[in-house]
Amino acid sequence: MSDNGEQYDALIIGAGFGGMYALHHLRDQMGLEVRAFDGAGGVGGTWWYNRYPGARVDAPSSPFYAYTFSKELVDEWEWTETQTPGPSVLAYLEHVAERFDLLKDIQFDTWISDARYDEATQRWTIETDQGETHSAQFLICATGALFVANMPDYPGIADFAGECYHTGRWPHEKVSFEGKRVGVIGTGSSGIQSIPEIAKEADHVTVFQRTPQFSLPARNRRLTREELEKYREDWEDLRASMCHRGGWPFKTHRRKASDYTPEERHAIYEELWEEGGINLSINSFVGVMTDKELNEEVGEFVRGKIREIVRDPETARKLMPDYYYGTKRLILDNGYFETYNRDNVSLVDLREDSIVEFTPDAVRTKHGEHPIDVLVLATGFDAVSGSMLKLNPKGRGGVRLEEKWGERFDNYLGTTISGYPNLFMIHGPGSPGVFFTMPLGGERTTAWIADCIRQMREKDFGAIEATEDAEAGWDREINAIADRTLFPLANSWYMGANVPGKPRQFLGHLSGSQYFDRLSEVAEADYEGFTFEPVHDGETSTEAT
Ligand code: N01
Repeated sequence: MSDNGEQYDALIIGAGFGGMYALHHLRDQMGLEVRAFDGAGGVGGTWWYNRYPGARVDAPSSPFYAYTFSKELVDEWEWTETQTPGPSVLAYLEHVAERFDLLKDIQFDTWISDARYDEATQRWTIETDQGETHSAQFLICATGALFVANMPDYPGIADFAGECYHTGRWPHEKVSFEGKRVGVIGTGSSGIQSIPEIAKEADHVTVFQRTPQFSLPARNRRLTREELEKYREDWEDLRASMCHRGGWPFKTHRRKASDYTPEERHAIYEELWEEGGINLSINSFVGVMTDKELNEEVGEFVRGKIREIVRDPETARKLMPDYYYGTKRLILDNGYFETYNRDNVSLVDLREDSIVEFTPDAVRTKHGEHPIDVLVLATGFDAVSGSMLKLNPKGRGGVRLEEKWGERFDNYLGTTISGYPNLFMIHGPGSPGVFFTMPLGGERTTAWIADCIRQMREKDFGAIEATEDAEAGWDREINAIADRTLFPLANSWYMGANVPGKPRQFLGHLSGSQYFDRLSEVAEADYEGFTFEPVHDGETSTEAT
């Protein structure tokens, strides 16, 4: 303990999948002095907060949404369903925390109130809301891509007197909907997962929908013992395959749409719809996300399914998505469209009947009044950039990140920011984030950061910093990939379009495997795009690579 509080090699902000692995890797594999912090009361990150009914991993086959670094862990954890329920993911993470003795180095219920870089000492200093100060050479921001809740700002909403919950800040106690009139705003993954569950219990559910969504049947089921055993046996190959195939181990068909007649293509869509999961996207035809005509054909197929499922034609009409299929986050559901056939569920299309105001016990829209006892805000997040801006670190010259990122979320490799030496992000803007399996993505990003730190120590470098030129090049690179697809055309959170006033910028890297190849290339090219400073001994010279 010095005047500057506790001194570490690295401080980690966040104890979700990313932060927990960073702690394990930096501490146990590199022998660094590390401390992690989280505002939550336990490990789990997004899984600690998102406890709404119906929360599940809405990605293909759950055994792959897990850590891959330990074969023992793979062998001992019993996954039970293809779409793991939220509480089971949390139980897994709690097990990992104990199994790898992480808890002793994580401080919970602690918010970082300030984080600043000191150019003279080449170190980061943080202050916590507990009145403590800590410093370290490296600041690892595992702050979560989907953390800062997006709260709608409707007139009178603060005066609503009933219960109100955001899906991303769900209470730990059970919320009872029995006998209650529930209003749900938002039909992204969280809304689509929770609405069918809430409808089973509530007296009435009114869904307020701003954008109708494409959603595919998850076909969740129990994993068989044989599947689990096979997964363990083939684990080495599967992991290698995940690294090469965008995070999931599945081989995809490389079919050309023009080789099939429209009737044959339709039969293939039917088959893949029955299989469920994201098969319709990844296993139908090459080019679904780049070719407007083909995309429209798949979109129309899904619209046809919605028309078939939803009995009331007027409700079905309101549920028709009108953007390019898959360009907003594709959703996997368990009976979402079927829920609209229940007598106790109604749909308000906000594009035709917008919200005027809230009263203490109702939502008043242009054409009516909807009395409610409980309001569920499934309105999503200030995604990817939001949690870094909440931390709002001060870099060189005391410049706050909110100044640097006022108009664009400039970064290099999705993990570093010019002007913020020795700061690394896991799942930052410009990284694959949700376009790759996040646990594995976090492991691989951390391994790259750790290797960089190791090399800095070997060479007596005190600081690493991305150049502005490298940031501009990275921006061009990730946009060039995105611009080859239809993704930038959607008003999605990928584009920052869900939050009023947020700069419109594609927030991810669409090709996970290519991204990790780029990380390796940069390291092999002597960390091209970075400058290094020697450890300060009173000098301030910089050495560019
Ligand atoms: O948030 P969203 P989410 N008035 O932004 C609407 C991951 N996830 O929490 O589409 C009215 O997708 C908004 O409308 P629009 C996953 O990556 C994972 O559902 O912007 N409506 C939209 O319908 C996912 O993509 C899992 O026009 C408003 C909805 O609210 C990401 O988290 C589970 C509004 C928000 O949808 C975010 O999902 C859940 C307003 N003022 C989520 N503001 C698992 O794997 C917003 N909306 C378990």
